[in-house]
Amino acid sequence: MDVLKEISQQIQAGVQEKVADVTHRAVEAHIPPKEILDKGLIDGMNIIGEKYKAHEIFLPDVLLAAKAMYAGMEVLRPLFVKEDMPSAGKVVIGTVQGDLHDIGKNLVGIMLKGAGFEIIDLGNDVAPQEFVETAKKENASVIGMSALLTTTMQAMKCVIDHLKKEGLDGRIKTIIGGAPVSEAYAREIGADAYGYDSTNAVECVKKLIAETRR
Ligand code: B1M
Repeated sequence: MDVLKEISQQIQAGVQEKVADVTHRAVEAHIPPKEILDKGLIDGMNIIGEKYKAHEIFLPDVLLAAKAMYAGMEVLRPLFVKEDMPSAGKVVIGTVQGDLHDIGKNLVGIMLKGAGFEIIDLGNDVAPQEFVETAKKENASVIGMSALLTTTMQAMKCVIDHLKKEGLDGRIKTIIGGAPVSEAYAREIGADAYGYDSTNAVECVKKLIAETRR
């Protein structure tokens, strides 16, 4: 069987050790890490999402798949992240308040780190004021927010409103991402950028940092 298809299937089966093994095999076969991520790991999670939506599987199955996804991400992480690079800028990231989905946010963090950015990861369920206070304290140039639920995406606007209230919206740029958000939503709430995936997020953050240095 195609090794990428096998990764996707083992994610769906939620077997952490197997996902790690097959991901190692894909790396040894010199398949580019981004291809392993997109066509293996993310493909598996997307199918899990569809099956959950169709009530073919239940929440514990989704949780097992998420853990298996992390096992594969751990194998790929060193291939994306190079240590001891000079910092290209500081970025505070997190999943917004009320939202526990952190796989996409963590992928964005890995890719940004790999591109040389210093990442302060606040985790998930992050209160609006925590994003702003941390960015101020750490002198960060960008706040990156992730949301996976239609019920939590509004929290992104709270962060942006907070920044505006403190007159920081010009100095600290914002980028949003996650399945329910879009370019149009970013414009609507006044975010500076929308990243549709982790690679695109890196491109957006590079542009935002360049703007803050002008
Ligand atoms: Co939940 N869940 N979940 N879930 N879950 C979704 C999001 C859902 C769409 C499933 C469905 O019904 N089809 C649905 C949301 C419906 C809606 O709001 N419209 C849903 C629901 C309903 C729920 C619960 C409410 C279920 C319940 O309890 N009844 C509950 C909520 C808990 C909470 O947060 N308060 C819940 C719980 C969970 C688990 C804990 C079991 C688990 C999360 C585990 C974890 O993250 N550690 C989970 C999972 C895994 C999913 C699905 C299946 C997969 C999400 C994922 O990780 N995808 C998801 C279905 C789906 O999205 N298809 C679903 C892979 C990941 C790489 O993609 O996160 O989209 P994604 O990130 C992408 C891009 O979006 C982008 O780049 C990433 C890489 O390409 N991106 C950014 C993300 N953040 C970015 C930030 C950026 C830029 C780009 O800049 C800063």
